[in-house]
Amino acid sequence: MSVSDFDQAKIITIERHILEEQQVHPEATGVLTNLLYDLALAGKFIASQTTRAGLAEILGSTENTNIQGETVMKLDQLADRTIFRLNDHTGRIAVMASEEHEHLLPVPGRFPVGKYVLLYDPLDGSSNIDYNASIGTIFAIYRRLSIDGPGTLDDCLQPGSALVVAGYMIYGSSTMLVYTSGLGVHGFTLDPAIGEFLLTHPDIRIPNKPKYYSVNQGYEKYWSSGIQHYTRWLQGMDGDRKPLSLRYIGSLVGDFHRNLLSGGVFYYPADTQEPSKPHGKLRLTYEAAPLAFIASQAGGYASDGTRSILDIQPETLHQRTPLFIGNRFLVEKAEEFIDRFG
Ligand code: AFP
Repeated sequence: MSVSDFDQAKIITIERHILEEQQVHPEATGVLTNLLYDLALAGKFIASQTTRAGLAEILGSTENTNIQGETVMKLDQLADRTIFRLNDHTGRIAVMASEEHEHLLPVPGRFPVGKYVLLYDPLDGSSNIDYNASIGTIFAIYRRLSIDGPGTLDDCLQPGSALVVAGYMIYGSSTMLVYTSGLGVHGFTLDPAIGEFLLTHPDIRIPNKPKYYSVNQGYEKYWSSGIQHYTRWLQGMDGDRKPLSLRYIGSLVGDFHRNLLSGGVFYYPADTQEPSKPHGKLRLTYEAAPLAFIASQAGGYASDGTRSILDIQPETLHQRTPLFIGNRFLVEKAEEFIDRFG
C-alpha cells in the first residue's frame, strides 16, 4: 500500500463508529456510547479466553481443578462474570439479567445505578466449545421504565420493539461484534494484533437471494405438520424450485450470523420432544428479541410462527419462544404453512 493509499483509507474503530452514530442523536449524553464500548471490551476479554479453550487440560488441570488446586471457572461462567463485572460499577446500568442466572442481577449497593437495562446470554452455543465451532455472546439494551432506585423485573420484561441497542459477539475464525442501534447493522472484526474492533461490514443487509435453511432436522418427527410441510417447501420438494442448502451448527449466533451474511432462514420451532418445553428451546428476552431487532434492521424479519418476535410482551425472564428468523419472505412462508397446517 502506498503512503497516499494509506492516508486515504478510512480506518474506523468501533469507538469512532459509536461516537459518529451518537452525533446523529443531539440529545445523546454519551452514556450509551460508553456502555457499548464496555461490551466491546468484554468481547475482547471473552475472545482471549475462548481461544485458550482446551489449554487448561494441557497445563495440568483435572476436571474443574487446575494445577494450583484452584477451581477453574467454566467458560460460560467466566463470560458471565466478565460482562457483569465490567458493567456493575459504571453508573450506566439500572439492572442486568443473564442466561446464567435465574433471577435479576442488581447493581451492587455500593455503586450508582443508571438508566439502561442490560440482558445477555454470555456464551451461547457453549456445548460447541469442545469442538472448536463458533460460539457467541448476545446482548440487549433497553431504557429503564422505573423512575429511580434499583432496576426492576418490569424494566427487563420489555418487548423487542422497545430495544435501544442489540448486538452479538461471535468467536469464530475471527472475533466479530455486530450491533444495531436502529441505524442499520454494522459489523466489526477484532484485529488481534492491535486489540481493536475495526469496521469491516458496514450497513449489513440480508441478501435478497437466500442460500441456506438452518434447523435441527434430527427432530423432524417431533414437529407439527406445518413445520414438516414448510421444510419440504424449503427443500423444493413440492415443485421445481431449487432447494436451499442446509447448514446447521447448533450455535444460534453462528447460524444466525452466516444467514445474515448469505441470506436464508434459521428456525427452532416448538416441538413435542419435551412436554416441559412446549415453546421450543430458545429464550425470548436475550436471544430471540435482540436477534430479531438486528434482522429487521438488516431488511429481514423474525416470527414465532404467528406474530413478530418484536411484538411479544415477555412475561418471565427466561421465557422460551419458537423462532423463525431471516429473509422476510422465507419467514412469512413459515407463518403461512403454520396457519394452514398447524
Ligand atoms: P448450548 O448453549 O447448550 O450449546 O445451546 C445452544 C442453543 O441454545 C442455541 O445456540 C442453538 O441454536 C440451540 O441451542 C441448538 O439446540 P439443539 O442442539 O437442540 O439443536
